[in-house]
Amino acid sequence: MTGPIRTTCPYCGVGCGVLATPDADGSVAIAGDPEHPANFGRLCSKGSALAETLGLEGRQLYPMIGGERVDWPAALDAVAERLIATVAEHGPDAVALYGSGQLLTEDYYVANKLMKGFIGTANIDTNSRLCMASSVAGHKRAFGSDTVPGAYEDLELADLVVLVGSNLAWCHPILFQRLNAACEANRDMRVVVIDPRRTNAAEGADLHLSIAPDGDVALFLGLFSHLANAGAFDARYIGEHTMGISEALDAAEDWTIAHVAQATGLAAADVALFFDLFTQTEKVVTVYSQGVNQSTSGTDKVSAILNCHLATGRIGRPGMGPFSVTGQPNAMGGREVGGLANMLAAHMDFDKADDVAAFWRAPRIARKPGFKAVEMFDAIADGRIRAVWVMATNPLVSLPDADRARAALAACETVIVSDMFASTDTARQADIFLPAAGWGEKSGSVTNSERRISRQRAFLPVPGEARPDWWIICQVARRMGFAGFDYASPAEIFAEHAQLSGLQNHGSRDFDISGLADGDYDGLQPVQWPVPRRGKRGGRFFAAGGFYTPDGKARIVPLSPPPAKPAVPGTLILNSGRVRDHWHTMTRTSRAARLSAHFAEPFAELHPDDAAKFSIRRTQLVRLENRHGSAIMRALVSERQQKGSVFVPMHWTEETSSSGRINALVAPRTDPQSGQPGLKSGRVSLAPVDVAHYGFLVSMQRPNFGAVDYWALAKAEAGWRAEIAVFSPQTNMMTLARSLLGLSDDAPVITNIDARTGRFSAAHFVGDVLAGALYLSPDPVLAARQWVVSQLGQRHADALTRGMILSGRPGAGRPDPGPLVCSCFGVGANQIAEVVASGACGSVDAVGAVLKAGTNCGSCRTEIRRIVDAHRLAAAE
Ligand SMILES: Nc1nc2c(c(=O)[nH]1)N[C@H]1C(S)=C(S)[C@@H](COP(=O)(O)OP(=O)(O)OC[C@H]3O[C@@H](n4cnc5c(=O)[nH]c(N)nc54)[C@H](O)[C@@H]3O)O[C@H]1N2
Ligand SMILES: Nc1nc2c(c(=O)[nH]1)N[C@H]1C(S)=C(S)[C@@H](COP(=O)(O)OP(=O)(O)OC[C@H]3O[C@@H](n4cnc5c(=O)[nH]c(N)nc54)[C@H](O)[C@@H]3O)O[C@H]1N2
Ligand code: SF4
Ligand SMILES: [Mo]
Repeated sequence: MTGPIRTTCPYCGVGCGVLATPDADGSVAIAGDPEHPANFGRLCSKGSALAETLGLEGRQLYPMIGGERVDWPAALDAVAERLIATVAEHGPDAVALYGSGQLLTEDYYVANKLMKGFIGTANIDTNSRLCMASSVAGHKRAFGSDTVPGAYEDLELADLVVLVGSNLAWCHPILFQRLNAACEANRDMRVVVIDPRRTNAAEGADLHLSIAPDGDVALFLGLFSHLANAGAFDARYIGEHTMGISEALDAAEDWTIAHVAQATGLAAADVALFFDLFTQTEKVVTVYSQGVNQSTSGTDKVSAILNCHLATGRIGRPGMGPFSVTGQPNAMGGREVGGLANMLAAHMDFDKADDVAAFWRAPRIARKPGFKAVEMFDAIADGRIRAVWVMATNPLVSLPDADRARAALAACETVIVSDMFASTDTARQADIFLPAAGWGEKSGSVTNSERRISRQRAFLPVPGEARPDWWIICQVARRMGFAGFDYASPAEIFAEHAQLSGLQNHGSRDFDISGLADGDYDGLQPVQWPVPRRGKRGGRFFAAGGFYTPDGKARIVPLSPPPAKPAVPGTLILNSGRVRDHWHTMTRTSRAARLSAHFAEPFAELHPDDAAKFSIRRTQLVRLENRHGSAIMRALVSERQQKGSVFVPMHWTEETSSSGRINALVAPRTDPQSGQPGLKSGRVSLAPVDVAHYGFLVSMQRPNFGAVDYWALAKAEAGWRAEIAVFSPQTNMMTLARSLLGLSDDAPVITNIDARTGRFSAAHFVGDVLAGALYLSPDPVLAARQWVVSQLGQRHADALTRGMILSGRPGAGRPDPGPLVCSCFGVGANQIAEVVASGACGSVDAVGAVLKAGTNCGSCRTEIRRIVDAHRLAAAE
């Protein structure tokens, strides 16, 4: 027995250290790495459930051409031949690679080298364009480089943390826990959340500003002006280390508190409170994420935040600075290798093309930027790009105007897809499918939000014929006749990358890890860059200036807010984002039953007033529509949602739902500087859906949805669970039940029909074991879902318990856990509400002591707090 393998979580940009211990029986024990400086042993709900997502079910384990099995030599030859032929006929710019911040640095490095150095096009862009591009553009505009100045520790050392467009509680949970712990220790610390929605991050904050969509530039312009008037500017820092202050001040002049309040929809008193807090607190960290980046004014939002930190000199010192938190595990690594179409390599721009070409011995280096993601799919659609290689991303779900992206791939001559699964919405469009090795099977490195490089290490055998991406890319490059891709291991690639970062650098570029070029790669400990061969390593940037502009000074940028959004009667703003327990297009998290239970269905969250306006009742199905597409999902009516806008998660696909792919409705409008799409401010109309039968089912077999109009499928411990709906009243419920549950006409089924309410239920047992159950109702089904799900695969010998199954509720005296809150210990909302109502528990910790809920990963603590607070409020009324 060897000890645990130290690796890094493959999900968010916090980059937590993981200890993986494979067992002889094929299972793996996962724990947080107590020595990793990102998480010190903690893992969130997704990290803790990693072992449950590693099974081989559904994995594609051999290459395919046209859906037929081929061997690797055939697949690699086909890729190489098609790329060579496309270049020969249409030139290098007819080829594109669309990559991902989930590639490891070594994969990414060789992909970039192949495209920009050897095929000779900069048409390599990535899903980071949808994620970090505005931060990159904002950083470069201000600092002359794409530098995140601070470190996680700053969130703990600050006296004020401002979260802008960041649901840190759900999207960077371990960083959020570190922040919460710091708040407990420092009672003077304040947290302000700026988000249209009252998110879980906003729940316990000192101040929540429910800002109008895209009101951020106005808000931070107002703050800038206020800081100037209040004498909070640092004249020395401004004078020695910045340019542009007076133009920026002129542009901000009119942004009084009243003006800001009017432009942002906020109360003037709240704006003033925020401005005063910021003015009076020296140690401020402003954390921002997709509410900032994913906007047509994203780069200006970033600049507006950076301006405030630069002008006050609150940057690069302990507890101070702007902090763009990265989404994907290697979003930062992708930027380091140059994985975006408008950079070259190792934080060098195209003006360094000759140097990089010489270093790579590259025959035809790209000299100008290529297509950015949205433009790239336009170019595929109109035939300028003839061959595209999609790697570790699922653009037919995640790109805006997703139906158009699908049409583009369908019409493209050559579509190559590298993924672990051939069933994704994107992989189903592949002419050539290449099976990639996944997390735990491949080795390399990633860089987290605080510039910390950590190793991902393999702890499982590579299954079937799957191969790591770097190997696949290098094999193709060699078959195309290119020299310089003979790496024997990721270690060799990393060494070259590290060397390149030091190329004629001498402190002229922020990104320098040349000190790692001949280090011990296998034993590499988490390390924060820069790591030059000589000179200062790690730490913060810019406390004493030293910007990467030609004159070494930062640019403070004059800004004006985007024009106010005109009201469009009959529509709501379409906001979108994430839920706690799912990762993006769910190819991995949907495999874990406990991650699927928190939200088992796509939903549209809207304010009660808007629900009334559109005649939408609680939990009924609602259709969202605009000129790009339409979707159907569950209405989630909630006060936490801002009036005038609807929030939809980005996670559901055609694999997991009939019509939950929200990006079919997201317009492809982009920020003019960064090319990042405004994914959070579409426009949709809403209407209730006329449903004849709502249904909920559990089944040990995968259900068959041929006969239903709406479905959403999720994993259950013993099989599957699904929400369904049928629109036609002329439906035979018994036939529907047999078809959904996959039962022959003579398979035994017990049923219950209530003629008065129109409710129907059916259950099927194999021996005594519950193998399937279906509940139909003219109204949304009221079954106790978590309880029904927990009964699937259990024995029910007697009529009494079978009757309970048909009723969809545990009998009197038996508890119904209610909707899942704590996924680690399977604790539901009803259980928590009960111990709170009984008076046994008056705090989150007390609930934990009684039910264990919230005591493992802690991701559900804000939800528990909400139940505790709701009870307090109710008791006070
Ligand atoms: N559970 C989970 N965690 C994840 C991921 C996941 O899929 N699931 N993905 C990872 C990735 S790649 C990313 S990029 C990050 C994203 O992390 P976050 O950016 O925190 O997540 P989002 O939910 O996309 O959006 C954040 C918030 O922006 C708000 N917002 C919308 N419009 C505006 C606006 O105009 N102004 C302001 N101020 N706010 C606005 C939304 O209401 C939303 O609450 O999460 C990472 N972590
Ligand atoms: N409406 C809306 N749209 C959004 C967003 C939003 O907030 N709202 N957020 C945007 C953002 S920030 C992001 S980051 C994107 C994310 O969107 P995507 O990148 O499309 O989502 P993922 O599901 O993470 O896709 C990763 C794919 O890579 C596969 N994979 C995993 N590991 C490997 C590997 O090692 N090698 C290979 N070859 N494949 C692998 C997975 O199975 C999966 O199919 O979505 C963007 N789209
Ligand atoms: S916070 Fe959660 S998802 Fe993010 S790296 Fe840590 S364990 Fe993974
Ligand atoms: Mo992202």
